[in-house]
Amino acid sequence: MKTIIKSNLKLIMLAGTALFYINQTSAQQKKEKIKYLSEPLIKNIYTADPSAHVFNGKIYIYPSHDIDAGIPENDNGDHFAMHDYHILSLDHIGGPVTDHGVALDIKDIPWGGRQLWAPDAAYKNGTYYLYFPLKNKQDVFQIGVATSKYPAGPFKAQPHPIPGSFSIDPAVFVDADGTAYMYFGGIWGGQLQRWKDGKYDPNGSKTDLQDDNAPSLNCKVVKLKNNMLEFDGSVHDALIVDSAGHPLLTKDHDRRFFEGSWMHKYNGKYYFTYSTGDTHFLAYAIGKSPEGPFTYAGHFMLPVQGWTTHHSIIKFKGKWYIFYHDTELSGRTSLRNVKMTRLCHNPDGTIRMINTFTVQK
Ligand code: FUB
Repeated sequence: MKTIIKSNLKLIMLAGTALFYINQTSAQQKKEKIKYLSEPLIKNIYTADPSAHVFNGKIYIYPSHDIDAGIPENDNGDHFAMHDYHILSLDHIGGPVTDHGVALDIKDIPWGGRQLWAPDAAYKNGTYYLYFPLKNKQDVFQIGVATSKYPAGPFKAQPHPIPGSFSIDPAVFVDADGTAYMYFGGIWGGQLQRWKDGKYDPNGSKTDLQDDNAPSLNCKVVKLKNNMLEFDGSVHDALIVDSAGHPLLTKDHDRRFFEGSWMHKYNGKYYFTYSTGDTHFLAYAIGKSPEGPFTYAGHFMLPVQGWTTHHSIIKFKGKWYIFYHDTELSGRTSLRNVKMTRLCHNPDGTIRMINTFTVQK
C-alpha cells in the first residue's frame, strides 16, 4: 500500500513537471503574449548561470556559455555540454554590455573531461580567481580554479582540480574580515547525491527521489586558504533548518536545496540563496554565521521561462540587483540568456518576491 501511495506521489510529481513543461511550451508558442520583466543582457551568444561581481567600479558577469551540442535532454544534464567561458561587463545599469571573448577554454584545462558548468569569480591580493565545475576524465564533477591579473581574463587554469572538491556550482563569498568561503554542490546532474559517504559512488542514484523521509542533501561550505587555491579545513553542510530548527526533508521539494547557491550579507545577517531545482523556485535562508545553520525564510523568485534558473546578487552604487537566466531567446532548456533586475529587501529583512514574466490574456 505504502509503495502504491509513494509511486502515485511520484507520478503526480512527474505529471506536475510535465504540465509545467507543456505550459512553458504553449506560452512559448504564443510568444507575443508573454511579457518579460527584463531583457536579455546580450544576444550574440547564449549565456546562463550569471555570477556577478563589482570589480574596479564596474559590473563583471561570469556566466556559463551555452551551445547547441545536439545532445538530447536527460536528468544527468548531458545536454549542457559547454566548453568555454566568456566574461561580460557593464559600466552602469542599462549601459552597453561588453562580451570580452573566450576567457578560458576546456582544451587548456589539463584535467578536464567535459561540461564547463556554472562558474564564479573572486579577487584577492592583485589576482582574479575563476572557479569552475568540470567533469574530470572519469566523468566525475570537480571544481577547478584559474587565475588572471585582469577581471575579464584570459585565465590560466591550475593543473589539477582543487583537492577535496566535488560536485558543481561554486560560489565564493569574501566576508568583511577577508575570510573567503566557497559554497558548492548540486543534486541530480550535479552528482551531490553520489557523495553521501564522502566518497564518489559511480553506481549511486541519478536523483534524490528515493529518500523522501530522510533529511535533504545540503549545499557544502568550506573556507579557502589565503592563496584562494585550496580548501582550508574540512568541507561541511550549509545546513538549512525550518523555523522549529529541524533540517528540511528530501520530500520537501518546494524548499530543499537543489543547486545554484549564493551568499550575500544584509544588515549583518548572512543570506544563503539557492535554487529548488525541480520545483523551479529561488529560495532563501538566513543565518548568523556564513557557515550556517540557515533558517528557511521563503521563496523570492517564481519559476522563470525554462526548466530552472541560477542567480547571483550584488550591491552596486547603493542598490541591490539580481542576475538570473531564462530561455526567452531560444525557448530551449539548454540555450539560455542572462538577465538582471532589482532585488529589494523589505524593512523586516524579508526579500520581495520577483516574478520574471506574465502571460497576457
Ligand atoms: O549550466 C549548467 C547547470 O544548470 C548549472 O551548473 C546549474 O546551476 C544549472 O543552471
